Amino acid sequence: MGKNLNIEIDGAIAVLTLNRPDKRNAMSDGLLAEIDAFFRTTPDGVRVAVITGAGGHYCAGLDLSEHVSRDAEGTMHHSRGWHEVMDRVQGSGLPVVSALTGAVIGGGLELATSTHVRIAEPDCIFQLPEGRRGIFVGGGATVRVGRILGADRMTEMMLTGRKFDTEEATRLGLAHYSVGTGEALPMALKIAAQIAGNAPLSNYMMIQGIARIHDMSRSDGLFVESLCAALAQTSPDAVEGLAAFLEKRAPRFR
Ligand code: 1HE
Repeated sequence: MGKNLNIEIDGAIAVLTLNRPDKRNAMSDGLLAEIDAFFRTTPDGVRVAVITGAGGHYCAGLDLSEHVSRDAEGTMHHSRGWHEVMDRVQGSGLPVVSALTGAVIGGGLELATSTHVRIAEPDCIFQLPEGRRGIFVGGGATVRVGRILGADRMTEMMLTGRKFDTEEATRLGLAHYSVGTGEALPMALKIAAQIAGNAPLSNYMMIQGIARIHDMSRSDGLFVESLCAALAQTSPDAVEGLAAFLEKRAPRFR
């Protein structure tokens, strides 16, 4: 267990709890480093990660008390460091499910949109308040939030600093599921278990392939889709998955 991140592993599922409740789980350099360390060397046997926050908030974004002391060069390196960590969260090979409560603000939204499944309780606040703080996003929001909302709506969200509630955020795609109070983590664990039951290579292709293909031209994307299909469909798990379907039983993947 790290100082800022609580990690609990139960079988195939690791639950990572951002653990700075006094600061509404604001992302300090230390917390970012602990998230990075987990996704760099994901423990053997873990197939899916769940990220949540202690104390009723997911993450209140960049720790503003640390930010004040950075100059331009330091801020550039810091932002590039965030990009590296958020890329690792998205692309370590582990599917990641977020259980969202309270603040999903600034860098908190950048973290959430680096994860693959987002489940939100009714009290969530989705906001990019950087304009109000005299700063700009730096943890990947222009790319990840921008692709979910589109440049037009993200610009409006930042200009106005408006807060989206869970219903609106779900409608817009910032969250995928809207659930009742106290239900996000249980549902995240349930969905994580389902995902852990998929063939690992299929999960890997979903995580690695789909976002990349989105960045490609149509013809490159279609070609890479065929490569992913060729690898997945000739794997031992495909033999097992298809046999299980025909024999009307649950598959037993690697
Ligand atoms: C913090 C932070 C933080 C809280 N950095 N200390 N993020 C923001 O601009 C969001 C700023 N925070 C808030 O809007 C509110 O704190 C909340 C809506 C999240 C929660 O409100 P509340 O009333 O429950 O708590 P609070 O009293 O505002 O905050 C409790 C403590 O957490 C308080 O410290 P204390 O010492 O006075 O007890 C706050 O200062 C502290 N705290 N949020 C540092 N973010 C890669 S670039 C990304 C750029 C960004 O993320 S910008 C958006 C930053």
